[in-house]
Amino acid sequence: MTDRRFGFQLLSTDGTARRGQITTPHGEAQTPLFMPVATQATVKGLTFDEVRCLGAETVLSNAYHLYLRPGVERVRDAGGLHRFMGWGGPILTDSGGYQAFSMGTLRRVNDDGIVFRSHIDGSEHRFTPESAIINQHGIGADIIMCFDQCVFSAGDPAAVREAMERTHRWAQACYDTHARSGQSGRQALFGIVQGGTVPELRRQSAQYITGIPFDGYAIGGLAVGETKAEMHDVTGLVCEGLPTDRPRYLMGVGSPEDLVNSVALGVDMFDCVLPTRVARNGALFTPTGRVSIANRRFAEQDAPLDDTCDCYACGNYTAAYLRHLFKAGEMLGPRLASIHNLRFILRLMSDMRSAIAERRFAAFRANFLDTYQPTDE
Ligand code: PRF
Ligand code: ZN
Repeated sequence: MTDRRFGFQLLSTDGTARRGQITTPHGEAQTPLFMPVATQATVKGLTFDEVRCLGAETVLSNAYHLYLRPGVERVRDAGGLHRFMGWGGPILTDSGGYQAFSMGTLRRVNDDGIVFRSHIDGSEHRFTPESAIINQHGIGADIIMCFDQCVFSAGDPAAVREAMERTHRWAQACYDTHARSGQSGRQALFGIVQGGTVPELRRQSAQYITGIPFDGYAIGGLAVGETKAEMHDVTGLVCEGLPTDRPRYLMGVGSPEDLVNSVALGVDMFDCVLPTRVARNGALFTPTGRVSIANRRFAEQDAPLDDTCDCYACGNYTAAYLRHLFKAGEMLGPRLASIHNLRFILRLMSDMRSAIAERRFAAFRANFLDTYQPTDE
């Protein structure tokens, strides 16, 4: 680890879209940035050499999973997550709250933190804002996240407000724990804005969270069941309340069209399991939309799935062969599909960066959305 500290440089803008660069102790990454998800210290099915060759510059991992298995001490004693998993570039870890709420069995939430049961063996655990930060110090990612409460049921505004206010108290506790630890030169800490789909709460949350001098600001609580229009409106509204000199991270987003639309609103960073998760089910991105490789029409396609794609799968194999691998249940199928989908997304990000730098992002976006047919989900 060098002593290069965390930084963000805004390189150019085009409308509200931004082109920038983050600097971390493990190198630089260009924004708008997509972070492949390595939940359990692996991008499922791929080596990190492959992930790097796809053009990924930063990966995301989860403190919730690593805390439960193999344990924070084990990762720390192995030399930190970079050494443990063999990825020398920047890493961001999510704090664990969101995963404990969504994967574990929730036992109790109060202002101190949450008590939950492990999704692995049912054992009982407690996370607090303080312990979430200490866990992430042990794991050693370049960027760590505040402990927050995401509300999944958008129905009840009182519950949304309560979770938002708790998230604000926890954000201050996370900041204080991090500031006192002496780790703040080595690891950047991002705050998270919550507030559901209630515009007034989102404005309040952006104001409160940006009142704390975090290294970056995330938008949480979206892509959890609200409509695309609500997600778009809330993202735009929150971006207006964020400082221009810090990176903005939209958590858990998204599909190709969500990425393009959110970059247009001024988001700099994304992570999503979608490209790798759907790849394992044989769903592949193409410039005109997502296709299922199992479809009969690929049985005799002795040409690549996408002849505009520069990935290893499209460069070496036909669509008919990919379909055969899936039909035969061969593990190379999901691997090649993951390579293709990640490359599709990472190339989309690279194309957006060029378009912003050359001030032609609006035309790029219009053309992309015109050609790409979203999948309803
Ligand atoms: N909070 C945290 N992680 C997250 C989310 C959140 O709200 C989301 C919501 N899409 C994904 N990951 N800490
Ligand atoms: Zn490809």
